[in-house]
Amino acid sequence: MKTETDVDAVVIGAGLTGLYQTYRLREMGYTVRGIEASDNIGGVWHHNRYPGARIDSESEVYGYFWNEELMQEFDWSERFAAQPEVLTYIHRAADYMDIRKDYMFNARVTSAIWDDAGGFWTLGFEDPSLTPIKARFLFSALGPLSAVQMPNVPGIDSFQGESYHTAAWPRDPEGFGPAKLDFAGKRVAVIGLGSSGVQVIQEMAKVAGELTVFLRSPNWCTPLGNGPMTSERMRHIKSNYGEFIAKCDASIAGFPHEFIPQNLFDTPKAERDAKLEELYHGPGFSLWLGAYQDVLMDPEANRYVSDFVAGKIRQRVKDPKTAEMLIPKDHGFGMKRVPLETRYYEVYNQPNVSVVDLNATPIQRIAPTGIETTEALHAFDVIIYATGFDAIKGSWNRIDIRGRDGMSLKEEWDKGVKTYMGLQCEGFPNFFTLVGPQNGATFCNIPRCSALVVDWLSDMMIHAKAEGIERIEPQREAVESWSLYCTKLLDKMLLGQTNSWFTGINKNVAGRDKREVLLFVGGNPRFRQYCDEVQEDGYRGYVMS
Ligand code: NA7
Repeated sequence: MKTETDVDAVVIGAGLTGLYQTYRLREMGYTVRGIEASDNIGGVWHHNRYPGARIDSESEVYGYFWNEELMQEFDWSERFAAQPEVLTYIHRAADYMDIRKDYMFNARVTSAIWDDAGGFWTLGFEDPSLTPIKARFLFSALGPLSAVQMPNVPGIDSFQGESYHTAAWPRDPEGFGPAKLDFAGKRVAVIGLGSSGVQVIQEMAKVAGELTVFLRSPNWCTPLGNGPMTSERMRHIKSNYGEFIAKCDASIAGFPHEFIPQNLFDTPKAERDAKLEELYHGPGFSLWLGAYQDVLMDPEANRYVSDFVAGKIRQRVKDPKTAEMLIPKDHGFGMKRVPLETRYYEVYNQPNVSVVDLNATPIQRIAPTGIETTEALHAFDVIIYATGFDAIKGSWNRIDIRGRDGMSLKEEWDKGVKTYMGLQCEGFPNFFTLVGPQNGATFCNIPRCSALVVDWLSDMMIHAKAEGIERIEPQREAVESWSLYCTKLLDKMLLGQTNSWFTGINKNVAGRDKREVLLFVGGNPRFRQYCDEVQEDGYRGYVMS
């Protein structure tokens, strides 16, 4: 017998993806409740307010392409917008969708339990005063980079100075940016050299009395190419949005960069060196996603580009010993997420900046006065943890999600992630993962690619409404074949053979030391084509009843 639910659908998460999914479901006539753990919308842009936080994708391609009106109305002030402006944009989009009224805030979901007889999900909350909610369909837009991860070192709570994680930064109560904290003249430590670490280091170096960088794994960083967005350029973008969208849609990762359809060594040396030079100084991910087609697949071509970038680091960092410390030795260029920078390497030439090599002298503990390595106790006023996230599956693992027969999603994923199209898992009917493991939007320019996924799922929900479908789940064979497809694609890429959050490695989380297939690396066009074919084929691979 069909059980009545409180709402047709719940969407967990009020980031760019969740907001749009909630909007689409509401507009289709479903009763929908958005649920958000935090007190406001914005997802990562609400939380990651550290000084220097900004997008690495060109501002004009970061938004909602479905919203022509907003695209024409919103003027970006920089070519790569800073966090307060991105959050301003999200709030403007929320006004447009009139979406806040559909959300419950300050409601952290701790459990989601499927009732197979009744065909519905029950969501439980951390706050015991909140009544559990029953919903037929559950859309989880939890964010692949939102489960904040602290380092696994003892003594963190004992530190008596100020300490911050980049992804949980204090907020300006009056505005969209960071709290007005004063770092002038202070002794500041930064742990972590991913994209967040690189951005915050650049800013701290300008104000800190002493900045100490605790370096474990350097990354290959290339110039961002930021600058003011001139009114002429903004006008040009607005009149040519169609072209920008087409370019993103044709590219593997949804950015306005395309690989050169030629192998590196097939190009004469002078020509290829000039090209690499041009791409290095080009905007955004020009070098990562716009170089020769074999650079991310062929070890020799990759080594050539790695040597080229290493040469740049040696030119820019004056002290040769420091330069060598900052050149990655365990992976080639582009095998991990490439942080983009603005005068980052020059920071290491400043007298107020020093580096502690954690490979030579690991952290023993955080002490009340600072950071103790095997060599010394370094005293600080401020410690900044730029130690990232329990990436991709971490946000799902932190909720007790139980499908048919009490099956735990975390336990299933501990055995190995398997999904159909990165959208559904076997045994978890009516449960959708947005921008989750093995989904086409996860290794992509997320706002652009996740909106395409939301649109596709929304078509599926229109179909479900028209046909009176109340249960959607993937077939086992479809799950097996999609997961195998993801494995084969990743095997061709050098990044699949590299330890990083792309491949599920997290040195701070027990049991996360084996590589996993968490990404669909076939590219945005191929994912879209697959989605279209599945739809045209009557939702091939899904069981609907
Ligand atoms: P990342 O890219 O995961 O970077 C985290 C950094 O913190 C990385 O350099 C880690 O080194 C370092 N780390 C983590 N734990 C420790 C400990 N215990 N000791 C020393 N160093 C540590 O996170 P981000 O926030 O920078 O960026 C994540 C993504 O968000 C980014 O790619 C964008 O797409 C947005 P490790 O590599 O583990 O040796």
